Amino acid sequence: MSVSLTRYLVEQQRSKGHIPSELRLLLEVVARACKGISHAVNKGALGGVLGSAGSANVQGEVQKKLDIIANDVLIEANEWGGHLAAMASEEMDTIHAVPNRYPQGEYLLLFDPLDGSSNIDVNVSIGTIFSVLKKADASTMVRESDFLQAGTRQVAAGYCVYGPQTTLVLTVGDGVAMFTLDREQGSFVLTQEDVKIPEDTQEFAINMSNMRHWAAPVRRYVDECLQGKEGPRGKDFNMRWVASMVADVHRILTRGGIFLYPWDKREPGKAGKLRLMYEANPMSWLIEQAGGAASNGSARILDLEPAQLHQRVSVILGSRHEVERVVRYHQETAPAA
Ligand code: AHM
Ligand code: MG
Repeated sequence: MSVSLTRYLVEQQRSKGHIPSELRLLLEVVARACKGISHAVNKGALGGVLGSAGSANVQGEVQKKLDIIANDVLIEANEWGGHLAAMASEEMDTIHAVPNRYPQGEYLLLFDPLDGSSNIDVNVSIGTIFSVLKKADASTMVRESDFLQAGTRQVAAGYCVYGPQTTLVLTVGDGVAMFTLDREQGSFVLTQEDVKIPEDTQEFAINMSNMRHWAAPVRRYVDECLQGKEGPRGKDFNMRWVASMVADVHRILTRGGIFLYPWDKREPGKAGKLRLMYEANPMSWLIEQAGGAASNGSARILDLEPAQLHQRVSVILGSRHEVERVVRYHQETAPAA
């Protein structure tokens, strides 16, 4: 018997009581929006969705047409349901409060509407990442500061990867479940429950072209992996880098591995490339829920108190023992660094 996302959420709500009906509605609406985005992605050149939009986002990155389409799909799907107070996105400078003509709910939705934008035009996997928080004070007008909550406060998080299959991956704090889009039925079907990442791995993911810019602990870690059987690790390592965080994290949730997008010397004032609130936090929670670990080198990512909506962070996540090793290398070199 196949279990749809709706049924899964209803059963979770009934048996464990940790998905209030408003949150269930929110997650179903996000999933529906992801179906729409998946459809647009699939059409590619036929839908006229490839190429640049000729604009830049708040972080100065060139926006692709699909970045904007995906952002609009998520906003339009979510603003009228009454479950949200506001949304925030990689593609919007500030928050998008639910317009006055609709009822306001207590949830806050954050997303990277289309992660891995550089892969859109070359037909490589991309995805949507999302994180759900609750507004601390339901009685006040929603403000950007309401979003500035640590990752430990997330009530749901997930991503949808648009690859050979479209797969939605979700946590509400009780393990990780995966749903595959059945295009004939038009619904997400549960295909894996209680996802677990092996604690050890022989596969790492990092953009090696930045090697000369890395800090010493990251260099040491990757150097040792590269030395393989003859080096201190005593085993050979494989390397993968899709350049879509969703696809790299999906591989790690499926077969283990470690992903690093560390701070580097190119822009020393920036904590890293990836954004804390709608990339690192949801992915870190999923990874932890699957038994892995996520750190910025000195602290657990989920414990970081955000100061800005679009704040960046150094990311090291995946198989627990490997992440712990990289953190240890940071501690060992900390005084000199
Ligand atoms: P994006 O949100 O603008 O697509 O940027 C984030 C992406 C991640 O998905 C990926 O891990 C990284 O950027 C790839 O960076 P690089 O181009 O340095 O390989
Ligand atoms: Mg992104």
